Amino acid sequence: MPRQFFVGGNFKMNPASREAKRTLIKTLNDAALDPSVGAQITFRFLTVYLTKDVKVAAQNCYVKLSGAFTGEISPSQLADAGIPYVVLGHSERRTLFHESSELVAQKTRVALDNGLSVILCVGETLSEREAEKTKEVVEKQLEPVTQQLKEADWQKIVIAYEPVWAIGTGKVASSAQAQQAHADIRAFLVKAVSPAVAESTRIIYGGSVTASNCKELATQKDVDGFLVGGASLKPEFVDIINATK
Ligand code: G2H
Repeated sequence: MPRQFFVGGNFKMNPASREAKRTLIKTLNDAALDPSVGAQITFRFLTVYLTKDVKVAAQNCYVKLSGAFTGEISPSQLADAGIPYVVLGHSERRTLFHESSELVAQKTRVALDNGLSVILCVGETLSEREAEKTKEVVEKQLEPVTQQLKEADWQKIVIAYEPVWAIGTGKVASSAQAQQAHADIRAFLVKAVSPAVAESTRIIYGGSVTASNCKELATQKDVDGFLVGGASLKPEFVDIINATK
């Protein structure tokens, strides 16, 4: 079965005002979105404004289901609130909040166990790429997940390859660089999980995706969609969702 194209809008801690939020969602609600694309945006409170079949994702969750963990949210609370997806392991979480790959793997397991689907982010820094360590770094980030989740329902995991040097910098990976990294991730899944999981798992690209570069990236055979930051806050996000149209 062909992999369904998947486009996520990662709003991060944006937009700041309710008015800007309404305007942003109105753009999506009014747009003709390709119905064959799995589209999602990351901000739970936007559910109240959405009329389109665009799913809402949380940008993080904790490893515990309840307890004295001020400021955290549990996967079961997200599921109860009707949130179907959670983004885990984003480089901003790994860097600013010191999340290890082991913690990200634990979170992934608990999120899946509690009915959520996971958008799992991995990616190398510029110095790691320059040292030709991209494959090694990404495999190390994925290893704890594949070890803990060999038997999981991988239909519920989308891997987002997001090179850190491309995030919010305007320096998008070339389509060849993205294709190579995605193909390497798929080859890793063959060994670490199974050929069937490798074939069916969606691997999406994130890092300075815009309306002008998305079409070429989307032609690459292992690029199954996008995780979009800055451009998801603009009307061009509609063009990115419709990149394969
Ligand atoms: C990477 C990406 C969205 P941007 O964080 O996940 O952000 O598109 O702004 O580079």
